[in-house]
Amino acid sequence: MTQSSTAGALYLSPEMESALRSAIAPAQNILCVSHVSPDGDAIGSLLGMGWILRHLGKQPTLALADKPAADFDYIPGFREIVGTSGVADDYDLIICLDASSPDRMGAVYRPAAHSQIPLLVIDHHITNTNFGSLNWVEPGCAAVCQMLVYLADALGAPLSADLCVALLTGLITDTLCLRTSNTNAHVLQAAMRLTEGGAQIQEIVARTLQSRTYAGLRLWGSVLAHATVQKRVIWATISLAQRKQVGAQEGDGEGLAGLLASAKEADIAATFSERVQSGARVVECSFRAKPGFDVSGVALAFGGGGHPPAAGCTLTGPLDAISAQVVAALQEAHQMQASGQVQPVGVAAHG
Ligand SMILES: [Mn+2]
Repeated sequence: MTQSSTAGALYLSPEMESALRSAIAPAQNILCVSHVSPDGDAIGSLLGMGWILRHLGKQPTLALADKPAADFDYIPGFREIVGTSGVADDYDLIICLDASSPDRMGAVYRPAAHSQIPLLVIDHHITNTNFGSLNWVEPGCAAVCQMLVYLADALGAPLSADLCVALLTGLITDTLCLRTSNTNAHVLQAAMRLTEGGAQIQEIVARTLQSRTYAGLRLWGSVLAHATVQKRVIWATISLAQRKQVGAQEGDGEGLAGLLASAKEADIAATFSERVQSGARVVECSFRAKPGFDVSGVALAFGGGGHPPAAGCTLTGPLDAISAQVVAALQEAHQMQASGQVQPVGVAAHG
C-alpha cells in the first residue's frame, strides 16, 4: 500500500478520474480560485493547479479575494496571483480549491457572471457542501496539495520543480510539518515524491511554520497570560485593543490555537480573535482538537467548517459573549465525545 499508484487509486476513483479528465480536457481558459484569508494549502494548491494546467498547454488565471502573505513569495508563480479586479466574466471552467462552501471564495467568484460556467470543486474538508457541478472531496487527504499529486499523475502532468515547491508547501503547512493526526504513510509518500522533485521541507518550514513577527510573539505573550482552561477545553480571546497595544498587523500571531492545544490539561483548544471585516466587527473562532476528539461539528453548527482536528467559524457580535457561547458548545461536545456518546468523525475512517 505504499506505491504512489495505490495511493492515487485509494483517493481518486476511476469514475472520478474520468470525470475530472472530461471536465478539464476541453477547457482552455480556466479560472482557479481558493479561499479568503488564504493559508499555505490555499496558495500552494492554487499555484500548483496553475503549473499542472500550464503543463497541459492551458491558460489559467489564478485569483484570491485576499492578498496572500508575502511569506509565500518563494513559490514559483506567486506574483501572477490576481485579486478580484483581475477576474473576468468569461471562462471555460472554474476550479475551486480548498474551500468548503461557496462563500469561502469571497469576491473572486461572482454568481451573476460565473454561475453558468462549470465549477469543479477540489477539497479535503469533511464539511464540504458539494457546491460545484463536479465535486472531488476527499477528507482522507491531509491537504488539497496531496490530492493534486494524484491529479497530476492522472492527467499526465510531470512533477516539475515548480509544481513540487507549490504542492509541498500546502502539504507541510496543513500537517504542521507532518505532525497532525491525519499524517499517514500516503502523506509521507506524497511528501517524498515532492522532495525528490526538487522541493525542500526545511526551507518551507523556515519560511512558513517557523516564521513569526516580533509583534506576533508579543501578542501571544499578552494573550497567553489570560488563557483559561475548564472542563478539558482551553481558550483565549484576542481583542483589537490587544493587537493595537503590541502593534500587531493582520496575520501577526496566527497559530495560537495550535500552541494552546499542547496543554496537557485540555483536549480541545480555541482562540477568539476580534477582526474588522468589510467595515464590521467580527470574531474569528479557531478550534483545535487532540486525536480522538473532533471540533468540526461545533464549527459547522456555527456556520463554519473544517476537519476533526482543526476547524473554525466567523461570528458577528461582542467578543466576550461569543467566546462564552462557543466555549460552552465545545465543552458540551467534549463531554459527549469523552463519554463515547458521539463517535468522533474521521478517526475510525481514516486512522
Ligand atoms: Mn487545506
